[in-house]
Amino acid sequence: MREKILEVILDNEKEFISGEELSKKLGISRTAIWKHIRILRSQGYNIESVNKKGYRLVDEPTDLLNPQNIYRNLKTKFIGKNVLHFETIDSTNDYAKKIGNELRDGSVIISEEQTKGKGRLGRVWESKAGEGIWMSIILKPNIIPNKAPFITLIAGASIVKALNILGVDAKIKWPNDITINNKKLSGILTELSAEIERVNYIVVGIGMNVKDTDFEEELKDKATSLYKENYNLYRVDIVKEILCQFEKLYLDYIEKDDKKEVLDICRQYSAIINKEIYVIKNDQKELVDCIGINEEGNLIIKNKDGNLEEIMSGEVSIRGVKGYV
Ligand code: BT5
Repeated sequence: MREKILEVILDNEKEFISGEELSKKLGISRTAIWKHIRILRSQGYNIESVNKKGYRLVDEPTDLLNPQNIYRNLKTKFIGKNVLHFETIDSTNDYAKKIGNELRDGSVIISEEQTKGKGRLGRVWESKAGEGIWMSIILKPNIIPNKAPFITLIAGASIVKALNILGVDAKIKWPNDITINNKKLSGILTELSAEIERVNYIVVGIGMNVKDTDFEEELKDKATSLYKENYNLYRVDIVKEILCQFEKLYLDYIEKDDKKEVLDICRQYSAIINKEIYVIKNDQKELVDCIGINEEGNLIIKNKDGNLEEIMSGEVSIRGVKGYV
């Protein structure tokens, strides 16, 4: 019911809507409406109430990542049409994996805070309350498991594209980082539930620092947030733009096996192509030239003997010569 009240108020933009009208529209008493309005206010919605006029929203909707805010004007067919929002959770990816079977294709799990946010290979992902976007998208494509790793690149391409559309000068550090000014803004963790021949579901986890000002000691030199880079954006606008870009690129891949736009974006916004980089695998660090990304989405590098090599995303890490990139 609260969601319905909010929807009507949001749709009414800056105009007043009377308690009576709301009560008729929704079939509940004016006192009940007042109770819901009080709760909505406590959730951060700045709703004004004026005697004889009714209710209206004073500011733009606040930056909560709740379903109503995400559904509003979301231009997708199925991605993000079912959103589960938490105040706190251990890890949105872990939760998505637990209940993936029960949720429909394109469902999104999003939380204000994660207490056990994960990176790849069991690394920790710092996810403070209200400071970023910590979300997982559940996908149920009819593909064989070895087609799944490309979905990390689709996610990367959609994040970097969405941020650039919103005016952010973001780059992609193949295969799973988004950077600004050579620091890590966002990371992707793709996990799979599959049989040998068939994918049950895929969980695409996306973490992005939006409002953080203080990172833990270990991250200070390599991590950044939109706020630290002087971008003041609503998290909810970023989420919607990412979901929209993601759906388009994902459907191209799943329905038409078309990778072109993803590859174009990964190349155009690359943070590492034509640079010297370190490729790190099992504690082995090799300095190479980064040449490009091939049609499979693999990285092409030239080692110091002049030989070209193809690197699959798997478990490698890439570092810049001077620092993180
Ligand atoms: C990643 O791993 O970059 C994947 C991060 C995915 C996080 C999302 S949040 C929603 C969903 N639920 C989860 O539990 N996870 C996903 P990797 O490439 O392994 O990078 C991890 C490394 O990044 C860590 O070892 C740190 O050095 C660094 N790091 C940790 N927290 C960070 C942060 N908030 N911002 C930037 N760097 C961070």
